[in-house]
Amino acid sequence: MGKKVAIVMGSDSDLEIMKKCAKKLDSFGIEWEMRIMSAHRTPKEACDFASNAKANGFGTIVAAAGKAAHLAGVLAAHTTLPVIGVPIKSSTLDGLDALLSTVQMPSGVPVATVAIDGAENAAILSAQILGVYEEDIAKKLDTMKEDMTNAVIAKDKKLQAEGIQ
Ligand code: RP5
Repeated sequence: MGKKVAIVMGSDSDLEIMKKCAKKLDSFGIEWEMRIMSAHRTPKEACDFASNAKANGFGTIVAAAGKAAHLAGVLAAHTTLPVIGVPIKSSTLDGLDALLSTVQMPSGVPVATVAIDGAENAAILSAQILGVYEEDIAKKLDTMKEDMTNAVIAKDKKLQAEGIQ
């Protein structure tokens, strides 16, 4: 059986963004589990989850949080699984606070950080990690890239044919 992806978020207020991650994983046929756990409000639950994630069949952890976003880093401290951080735009600082809190990890504890609200890219990066060993996922990634290329070529052709309106 393939590895699952854990989608962990600091609050239910992050859910609307993180649904996009789950939907993208569905498109690759990757199983996921979603949890609300906070580095600050439920630190014990978060640490226990990360400590047991590998044994529980997860291959990557996607961790989303806003403001002083310590969730991804705390999870990464408790596992050797790849942790992908999604900084959430949930404050007056437009997510820049969460971006810096997530990306600026000390040496030895990496968090692969995607863009602010970059939930879909977190799913794609998870697929790329799992796809190293799972050929069916790798094929779906190839198809996704081809579709993307064709879509841009089609847009360029339309622009060349029609010009600006
Ligand atoms: C973070 O604080 C959460 O990840 C969320 O983005 C932000 C606000 O949380 P709530 O006050 O909406 O629960 O921990």
